[in-house]
Amino acid sequence: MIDKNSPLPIYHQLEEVIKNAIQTQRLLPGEMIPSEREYTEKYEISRMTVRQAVTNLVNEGYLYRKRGVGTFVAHQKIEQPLKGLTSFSEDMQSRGHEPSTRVIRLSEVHADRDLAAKLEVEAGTPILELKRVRLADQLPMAYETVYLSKALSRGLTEEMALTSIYGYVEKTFGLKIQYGRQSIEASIAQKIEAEMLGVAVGDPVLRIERISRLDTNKPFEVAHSVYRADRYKLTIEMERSS
Ligand code: 16G
Repeated sequence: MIDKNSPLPIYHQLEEVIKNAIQTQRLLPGEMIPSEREYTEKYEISRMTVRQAVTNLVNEGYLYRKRGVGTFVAHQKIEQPLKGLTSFSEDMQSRGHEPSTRVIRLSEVHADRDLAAKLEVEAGTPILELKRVRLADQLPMAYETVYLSKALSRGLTEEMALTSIYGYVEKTFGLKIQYGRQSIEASIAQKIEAEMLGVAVGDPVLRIERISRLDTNKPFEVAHSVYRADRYKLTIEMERSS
């Protein structure tokens, strides 16, 4: 399977061998791949070559390393279409994953100038700050801090925050969430985020800010979400205008 006379570099050929084993499910997500030594012996190639191939596949997201343990096959990322204003619970359910939530803190804070401008309230207005870890099939996906205008979140308890906030706003108050504006940035996990998401400090994340409005055009939330970049990818459908 590895042709030493081929013009294709050997590390690249080994990458293809490993990718093929993943695609044909001879190596399953979460499974440890054979050791460097096994590959060097099986294909009579150098350790350096094996290391190069594995590093490339780690960088491309096919594999991940656990320090001191080994290298494993990565899980398929959850794909999130950038279309429609949906909640985390809806996003996960529609992709066949079970959403769950760990509430880290629900507290009252005073809106600083930036939040006040975004929520269209006076600076210093009391607002709710809700910090949650969002999980899919028990695996941490995102760490979210949501700021909610108090008028629209009266009576919100930590217990309620274990389920859907969008559901709560819509069902409890009979309000309609209508419009959202979102930005997405590549970033790296800071200390607390890494702890909450179960990754290392400096691992890649997607930093998303969303401002959502009701059908009255009143903003009701500013959400700062940090998604694990190894578990989540965003897709967009595009049409070329004529
Ligand atoms: C999503 C939203 C967040 C919203 C939450 C409500 C992103 C980046 N953010 O996580 O703004 O507060 O859904 O989810 O998608 P819930 O209704 O399940 O609590």
